[in-house]
Amino acid sequence: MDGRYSMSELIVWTYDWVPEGPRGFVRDIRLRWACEEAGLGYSVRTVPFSGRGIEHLARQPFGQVPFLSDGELELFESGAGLLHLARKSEKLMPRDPVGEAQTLQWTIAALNSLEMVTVPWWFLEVTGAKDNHLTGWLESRLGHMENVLKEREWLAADRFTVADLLMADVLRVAKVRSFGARPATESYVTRITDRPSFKKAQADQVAHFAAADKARSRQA
Ligand SMILES: N[C@@H](CCC(=O)N[C@@H](CS)C(=O)NCC(=O)O)C(=O)O
Repeated sequence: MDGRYSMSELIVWTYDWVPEGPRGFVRDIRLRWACEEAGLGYSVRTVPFSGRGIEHLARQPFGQVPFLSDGELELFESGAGLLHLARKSEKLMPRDPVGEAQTLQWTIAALNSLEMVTVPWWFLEVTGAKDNHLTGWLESRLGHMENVLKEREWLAADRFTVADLLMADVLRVAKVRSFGARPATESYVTRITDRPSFKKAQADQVAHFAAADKARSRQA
């Protein structure tokens, strides 16, 4: 762990409850998963899903989750949280300049070249748009990723990094399968999400929201 970034008491913030649909996909999973990969201790705390008040907005200006606390420091945006964690652990990002630059580049690409398309595409799908005009754009991005992933096992530094964590998380929600054969992308997503740290993070998130269901039914 790097001295400059070794503040303690990592807290991953998420909602106190969400409906069934997004369980296993809420973006706090990214921070949980990174902490698990790096062996960083953390706890999980919540903000209300319904009734996002001033306190929440002060910490996440869009009223979203996740955000991360590390002692006095607070960070919103899952990507910023991941890079913060990556500075704490070489397991998430190599320390040599080339490996680090590649990790940063692919982390930003996951957000700004893939997720910038997958999220609006998904939004049109779930809101029942008759014709999803973004499908061609998404197919094009997925096609480029397929070509990249045909050639390599990992995105950066020839080993697992936080860039793979984020890219796999972005791609797993993009329904790669429904866009025809993308075998390299499919096997990449399967390989990365087969990691025990992902399984644990996902199971923990699902259990967190299941416990919230129980608490709500006791109150009802
Ligand atoms: N760019 C943000 C996106 C966060 C985001 O979309 N969070 C979702 C949960 S996964 C959320 O809070 N949705 C509720 C809303 O947008 O009101 C990040 O990566 O942290």
